[in-house]
Amino acid sequence: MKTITLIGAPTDVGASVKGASMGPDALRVAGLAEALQGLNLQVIDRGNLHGPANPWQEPVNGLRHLKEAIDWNQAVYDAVEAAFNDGQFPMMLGGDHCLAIGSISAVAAHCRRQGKKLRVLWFDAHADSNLATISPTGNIHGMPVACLMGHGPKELIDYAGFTPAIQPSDIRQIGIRSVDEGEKKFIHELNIQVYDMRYIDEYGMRNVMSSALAGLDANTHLHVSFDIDCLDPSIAPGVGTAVMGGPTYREAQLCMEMIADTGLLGSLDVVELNPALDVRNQSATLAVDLIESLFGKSTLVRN
Ligand code: 4U7
Ligand code: MN
Ligand code: MN
Ligand code: MN
Repeated sequence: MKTITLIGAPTDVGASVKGASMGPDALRVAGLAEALQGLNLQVIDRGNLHGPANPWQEPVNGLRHLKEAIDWNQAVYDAVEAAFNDGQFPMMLGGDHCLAIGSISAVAAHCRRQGKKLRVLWFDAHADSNLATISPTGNIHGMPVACLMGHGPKELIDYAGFTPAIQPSDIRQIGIRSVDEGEKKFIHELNIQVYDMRYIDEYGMRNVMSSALAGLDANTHLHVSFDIDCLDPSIAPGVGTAVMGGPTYREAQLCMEMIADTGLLGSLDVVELNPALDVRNQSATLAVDLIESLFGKSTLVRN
């Protein structure tokens, strides 16, 4: 098994609630590295990336902190690319979700170099498909999906040297229950596959995950972008933009276990954890528990 490189990205420049910058350390305190080592995985914690401080400005032309988000994402891109070059598995510890622009751009570039197919699983309460022209907030953590599909300011979307970084057919969104009016149209027009909470209620998580994982083969790189606010806030209160009605503990476990079973996971973002809003680090602890399942921890011997 590959060495897992933990890359802390303590950004909150993409959000308007303070505190996500403490996410990487909360995951460390919750025992992330030790949990992975307990599964016989090699772990290197390369500490936290550095990026610009949060200037707490109002949006300019529909975007808040564009310059800062560009710089943070360049640092993320470089770190993820370096991990791949060293043959390691990059695990991004956020930090707000804007960092997925840099990480997934680096994943897309890696796939191109290796001639691999890409599948992104995006676990989130939100669609993260806003554009400067339609966003109700201007917060860039609400825009990474649109940016990755080539919609956004040039400097924020072109880290890999090609745009769009990914195609709509590369991504599956799971757990969605808060979609802005403009996003609804965008998702529909691009034909993005979204398993929203209603769909999960009607078909059950097992069917959702079978469908989200359909069509993978040995040549597929699977990337998981895990926004902690996907989870129901009753079990994960430590997030800046909580929305009620998310997956339960058991549903979330099943997602992780079914992904582990594919054996194809190649990179991971864990984002939007906000320790300032958490209760005794319970959301970080839950995230570590779910990540263990994602890396193959199971109750029984299975085959
Ligand atoms: B997250 C929001 F308006 N859609 O764009 C926006 F509701 O990464 C929220 O998923 C975005 O946590 C949440 O600001 C971004 C809002
Ligand atoms: Mn998100
Ligand atoms: Mn979210
Ligand atoms: Mn959020």
